[in-house]
Amino acid sequence: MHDTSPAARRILDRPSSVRLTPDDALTLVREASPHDLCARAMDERLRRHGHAAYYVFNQHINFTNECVNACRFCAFSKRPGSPDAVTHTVDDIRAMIRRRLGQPVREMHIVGGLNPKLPFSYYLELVRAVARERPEAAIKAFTAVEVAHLADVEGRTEEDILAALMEAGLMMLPGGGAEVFSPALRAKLCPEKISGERWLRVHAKAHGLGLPTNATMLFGHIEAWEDRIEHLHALRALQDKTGGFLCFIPLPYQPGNNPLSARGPDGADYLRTIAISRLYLDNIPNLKAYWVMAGIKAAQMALWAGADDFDGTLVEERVGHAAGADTPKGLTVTELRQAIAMAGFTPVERDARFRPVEGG
Ligand code: V47
Ligand code: SF4
Repeated sequence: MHDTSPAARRILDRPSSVRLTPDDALTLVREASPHDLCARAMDERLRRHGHAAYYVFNQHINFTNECVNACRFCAFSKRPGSPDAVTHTVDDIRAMIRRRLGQPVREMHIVGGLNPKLPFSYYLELVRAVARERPEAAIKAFTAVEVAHLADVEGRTEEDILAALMEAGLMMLPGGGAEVFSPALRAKLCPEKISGERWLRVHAKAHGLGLPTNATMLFGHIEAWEDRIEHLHALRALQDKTGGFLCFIPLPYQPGNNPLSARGPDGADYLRTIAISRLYLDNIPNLKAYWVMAGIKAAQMALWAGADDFDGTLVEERVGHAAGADTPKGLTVTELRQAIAMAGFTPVERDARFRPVEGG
């Protein structure tokens, strides 16, 4: 237990209209007590969202785990041709959706590995099929990494790929693939993956086309606080220009079943990261406590450290669970609402674009 240093106190006492610099953020994460940092982030959260904590009725679909990249932290992907590689046809996916047709799903979260055997026509057909099966749900699909892959394979611009997907029914990009933007870390963690710069460029292009997106940061592996703050800084700078990010999601690294020998963040580190994200990203409205990777208990506490969103029901999530997340593969709405209410917040159902749902 340490007390907040005078330097950190001065930063905490400033009005929230004064932006944090990267140095301010480093002082806070190193020199503010956990209580003072979380309390300041909680004030910020209350100012924006009151005691509401949002959740969405969603379904995850991972259409292929075959991936030409081999990110060191990823336990989900399989090498092309591996006996464990699974790629679903559009008909398989229709069947997965029909199994849940009785449920009021509002968001379809669809992502996959980079599978060179899948032509662009498959992606368009997939989006059109999901839009037909689930007209009431928003389709949030394909990370910037997948969009860049499709652009490269097709020899088309990223805007072209995004525009064609939007015409088929795409309504949002998820925030995956951002990892940490530092080139030196990417060389160690995910050398085949697009650069952080390109990830940001794809999101900027999406925003330019009127497609909102989320952003993530994978943390608690081999990065330092400086890398985390630089990552937040790059997101804040892009958001100043475009305003297209709806939500930021810090993803605590899961250490299971992958070749990267790192431990993953503990609960105190998770809360500190949530709190500094709320304070630094003054222009991104929502902050997600992703219970799948954080664990339900830590996600509940994150609502007291600046987070306002609890993600969703997520049937059959695979990326976090492949890496050893010991959370359930899905929660019922009753369980989600209960977790939020027991933490002292008001559960509010939202749609994919973070608009409260009538009666939710
Ligand atoms: O990009 C891979 C991460 C991400 C591990 O936009 C890992 O609403 C932890 O982006 N430990 C995919 N994380 C998940 C994602 C996401 C999740 C929920 C909501 C949204 C949204 C986006 O999962 C990947 C990668 O950064 N990941 N392996 C691991 N071992
Ligand atoms: Fe492929 Fe994504 Fe896994 Fe990297 S994180 S290996 S790009 S599925």
